[in-house]
Amino acid sequence: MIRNMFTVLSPEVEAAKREGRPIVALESTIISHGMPYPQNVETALNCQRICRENGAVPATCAIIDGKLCVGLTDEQIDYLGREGQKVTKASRRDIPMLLAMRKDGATTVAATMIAAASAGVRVFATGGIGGVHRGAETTMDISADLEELAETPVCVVCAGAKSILDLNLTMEYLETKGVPVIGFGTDELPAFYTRKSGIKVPWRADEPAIIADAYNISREIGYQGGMLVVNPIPEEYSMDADVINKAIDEAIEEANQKGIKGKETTPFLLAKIKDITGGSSLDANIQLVYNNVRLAAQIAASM
Ligand code: PSU
Ligand code: MN
Repeated sequence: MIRNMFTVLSPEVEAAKREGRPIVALESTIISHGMPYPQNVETALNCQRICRENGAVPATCAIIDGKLCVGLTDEQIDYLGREGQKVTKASRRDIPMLLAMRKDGATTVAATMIAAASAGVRVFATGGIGGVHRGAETTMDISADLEELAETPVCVVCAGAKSILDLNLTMEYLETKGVPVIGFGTDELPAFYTRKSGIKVPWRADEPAIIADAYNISREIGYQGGMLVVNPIPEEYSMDADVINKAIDEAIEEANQKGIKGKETTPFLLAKIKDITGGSSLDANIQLVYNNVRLAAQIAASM
């Protein structure tokens, strides 16, 4: 734990820490940039409820008024959801200036890991992580999320990576960085909207407890980095692979034509895919996040 003057725990998270109860971190870029209002706020509040129902205290993270907040009020969540893309999408590189300038920022996976670790929170649930983008051979667009997984000791539960990314290169990068990637109940990397990608994951776990053990052991033997749990979307909510892949290709084509670059890329693609699929990608996205929150709460309870 790196307690400092800038990390602020909500009273609920503070109490859970004191009493040694399980805590699950949640990110806020997914609220401001990942989903439209009002579904974003609804989903964020439901995530907190599902977390509590599964015996863990939710710690939604964001930068508010120059503080690295671990645990938000419902009003703060509503604010991030209403402001949407007007809030700064904050990754690792953005945190020092946002804190110095007393600004707000919605934290990405990388930044949420930093916030969580600074408060000693070990488990974090989200939808999808950033990764190596298609065409990264020339653009070098590789999300800071991957580097963070190599450096910061948080166990991140996601639904795999979307094929807006190059999934093979994303897995290669994680391998190079030595990040443990664990399929929950699967030998395959899930592709976010669908359960399969055809790409093998190095490890499989069928019980949350073994993941908790592996995490604790990694800390015990001096690992600095985190780990990545990939949890397939429940069968009943998974999308038709052809439909979603066609939508993704179309969205990428449009992003290229419009010259969308850098941190705008992921939010642009997510919104486009939602439009093309008539909203069904958003429904799937919401359900897979809930599924990840449940698993993360179980892992946190086992720690
Ligand atoms: N993937 C999603 N929804 C999201 C994101 C990714 O399905 O909201 C967000 C996460 O916050 C993630 C960030 O950390 O996008 C990655 O952005 P970038 O590729 O710019 O690092
Ligand atoms: Mn990028």
